[in-house]
Amino acid sequence: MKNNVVADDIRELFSQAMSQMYQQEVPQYGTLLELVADVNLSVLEKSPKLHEQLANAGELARLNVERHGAIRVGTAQELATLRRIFAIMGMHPVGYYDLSQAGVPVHSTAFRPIDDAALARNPFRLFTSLLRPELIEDTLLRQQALDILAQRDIFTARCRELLALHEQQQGFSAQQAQEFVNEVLETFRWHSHATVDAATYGALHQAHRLVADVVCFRGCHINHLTPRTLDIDRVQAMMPQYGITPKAVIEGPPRREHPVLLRQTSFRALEEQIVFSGDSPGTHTARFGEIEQRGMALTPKGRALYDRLLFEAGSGEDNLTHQLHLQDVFQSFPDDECEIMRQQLGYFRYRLTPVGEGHRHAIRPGDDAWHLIERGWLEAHPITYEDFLPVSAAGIFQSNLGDQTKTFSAGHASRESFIAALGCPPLDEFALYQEAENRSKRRCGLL
Ligand code: OOG
Ligand code: NI
Repeated sequence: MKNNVVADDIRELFSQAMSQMYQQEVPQYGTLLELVADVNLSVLEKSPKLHEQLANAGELARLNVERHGAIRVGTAQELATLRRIFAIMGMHPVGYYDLSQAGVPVHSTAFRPIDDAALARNPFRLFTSLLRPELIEDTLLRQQALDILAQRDIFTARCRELLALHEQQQGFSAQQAQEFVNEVLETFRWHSHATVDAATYGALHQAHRLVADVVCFRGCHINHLTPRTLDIDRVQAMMPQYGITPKAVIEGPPRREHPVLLRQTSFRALEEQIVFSGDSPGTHTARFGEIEQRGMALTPKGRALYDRLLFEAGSGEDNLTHQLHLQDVFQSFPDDECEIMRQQLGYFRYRLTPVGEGHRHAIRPGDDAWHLIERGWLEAHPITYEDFLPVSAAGIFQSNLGDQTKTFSAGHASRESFIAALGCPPLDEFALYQEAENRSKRRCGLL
């Protein structure tokens, strides 16, 4: 039996299994998938140009399977084990997000595929947050949280065995891969039985709702799975017709001819029946729904401009007014691919046209890409943003926290401790996009 199942296949199996499980757990997620699929289909029908662009960029195939999810873990060991598990699926930690500034006592990374072929196949990503117990002010309660976390094992015994086996064999057979996916799924399953009594839950919830969510259960349940839409304004407007109430405001940049980064909206977390130890009934709100629209990845210069404009625009209460205001403020962000390229605000993937192929011998490293595009030898496709936005993430977290807008005085970023917990530094998103652009330039003879 050969142990040669590739990571991309395991990730594909895993993302399908997660999606199926979440559809069973949260039926509204299934409704959201239908809505997004309908909207995407009609957008593509109405815009043959977009259809062609997506097909050319190799993004049409991945659109229907594309999801991101989010999980929250309690300890360094849990995070480090997840890193090993996700590596088997070709998902690596990218970026560091400090959410403490937004009053949320976690810091995060995103596990995702990083090379072109893996992203084209299935870009499944998991936004993964680690609790920062040092931000629980009450020291007794903090210790209690740590003790509870120390007692749980969020991984099945078989999952651990298979993990060790993979590291030893350097691969899985088809049957082992399937078994591994089934076992990993258990870690992210919802448990309606809390591991603590109602009083302990209450005290942890009082410290922060997210503390209760991370500490009081046997696993780290997936808290949302997000499909990618081609028109988020349309989905937002249609959600009520499908019986779903969206959060008030779409997060991220305004609607544009050439979308950048990420726009997101969500529906509020559900209030779910749970049972505390001692069999007393209660409720817990953690799981919600979200959709996103992805655009072009920005260079550090483009990102700085985005951050400045977003800050300038501030936040709004009513979506329509906020979107109009955003459009106004974002006038100074060019909405034209040539201009974005000229000002080096975004990343592009370059490709020779058939005519360009015919003149390959005449292309020299260092030639001006723009010149070759004008001559019809070269085309440029924007590189899709594969990551997250901390301000948007904070907005999503907060829309689920109701009135609880606590901030932490000790909330400095703690990158070093996150790296120590993870077991390696997360990869730098800008470096990854730059490498992707450079690879394409090299293929064209431009580097
Ligand atoms: C994660 C929230 C962040 C996103 O899309 O920005 C997120 C969480 O609630 O655990 O998923
Ligand atoms: Ni999300």
